Amino acid sequence: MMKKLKTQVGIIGAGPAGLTLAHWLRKHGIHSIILENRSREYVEGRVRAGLLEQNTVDIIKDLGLADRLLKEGQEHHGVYFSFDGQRIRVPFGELTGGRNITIYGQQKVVRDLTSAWLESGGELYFEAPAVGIRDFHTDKPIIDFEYQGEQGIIECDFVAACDGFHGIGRKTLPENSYNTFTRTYPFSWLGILAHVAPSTDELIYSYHERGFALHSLRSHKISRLYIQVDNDAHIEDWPDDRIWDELAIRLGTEGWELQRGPIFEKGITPMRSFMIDRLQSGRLFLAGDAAHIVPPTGGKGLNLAIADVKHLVDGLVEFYQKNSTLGLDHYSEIALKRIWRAQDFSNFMTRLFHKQDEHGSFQYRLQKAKFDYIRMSRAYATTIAENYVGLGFEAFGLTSAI
Ligand code: RFL
Ligand code: PHB
Repeated sequence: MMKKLKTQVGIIGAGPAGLTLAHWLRKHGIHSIILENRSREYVEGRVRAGLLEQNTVDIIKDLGLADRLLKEGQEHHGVYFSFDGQRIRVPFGELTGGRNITIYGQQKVVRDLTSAWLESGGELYFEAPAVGIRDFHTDKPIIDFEYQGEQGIIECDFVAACDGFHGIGRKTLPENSYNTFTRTYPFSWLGILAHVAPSTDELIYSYHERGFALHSLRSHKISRLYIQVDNDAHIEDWPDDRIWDELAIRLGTEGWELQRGPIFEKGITPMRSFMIDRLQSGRLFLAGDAAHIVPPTGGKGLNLAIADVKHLVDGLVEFYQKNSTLGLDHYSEIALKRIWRAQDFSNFMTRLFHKQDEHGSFQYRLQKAKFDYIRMSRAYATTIAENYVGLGFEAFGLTSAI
């Protein structure tokens, strides 16, 4: 039998964007239903981001969903940058008047938001792929989906495609309604999770002539680390010892030692920048990775997804409370300002720390000149700091919907 559902906002995707949107809309009395292609175990186990900007933490707090985040998340006030074995600290808290980042795994965010949604009676269908979005140029769009071997439809007022880079939202936008911008990089990240106490109190981003390395963390007992590898690298060619050896060399500074431990997660991620310049067609709206990808060097992807959602909520609340489409009509324009800012910063961080050309080349010397400039100029360090912790909504001339 055909499953027929009805809601105000039909949300595709139960990642950070879709879940935050659902909770936030509910706070304003707006009903939504979430469809998720994968199983709950898969989505909650997917290892990805870990760096939450101040804005993101504030939003999760304001939604009343930050109990575990506040207990287990680690607030950082600075970050280490290392170049050719020389390490400096950028005290971003001090440079930005007290704005900070929090380290808390994306899976935990997803787990917290999912259980809060389900426990409070929210509708979320797992293993329920959306297979079509239609009639979004009318005021009654429809999402076609599959669930337990049956076909279903959701009749809604709006469709929010929070369905990630490979979702159907972007593919459904009319071909000529937007422009695409893509940049691929000639390297990837090999990331690990290991059962070992972090060898650092704050993140270390490092340029080394053998390539980039990043020491991040998840808890007092779990470390998260990455190294730059070639795009054709295979995980089988990277046994644990080889990874640790490479990390120790690339992150090394005098008098500092990298602690090793059992690796329990390993994966390779290609690096890309991807943008479209219109996130809406009729009543279909895109948010998060569905609309843009940034290379992970700036730690921006998840935070951008949540920022998009803020603007979408603002527009939807205005529609339901004031019967005005003004905010929704300007959604793309408003969201794109921050997205381009983050694209620029992520590209900057990627080019600053990765080996792109011969060690000693012109490109290398530009990288080194930038690193030296961070050390000598508080002004330069401050622009990096304010981008790293994330600019407040007021910087873009906006106030919060909460
Ligand atoms: P997601 O998380 O991809 O969620 C989309 C969801 O949609 C589902 N879906 C569908 N559901 C129903 N029907 C369909 N047809 C569907 N098609 C897809 C998918 O199964 C999925 O559950 O997108 P969202 O919500 O936009 O969130 C974006 C973030 O996940 C992403 O930007 C970050 O993980 C990026 N990222 C980082 N971001 C940060 O802010 N800080 C970081 O430190 C950071 N580090 C990273 C990262 C991403 C990485 N990888 C692996 C790409 C580090 C790495 C290594
Ligand atoms: C992470 O902890 O996974 C992480 C942190 C900072 C980044 C990217 C990833 O820039």
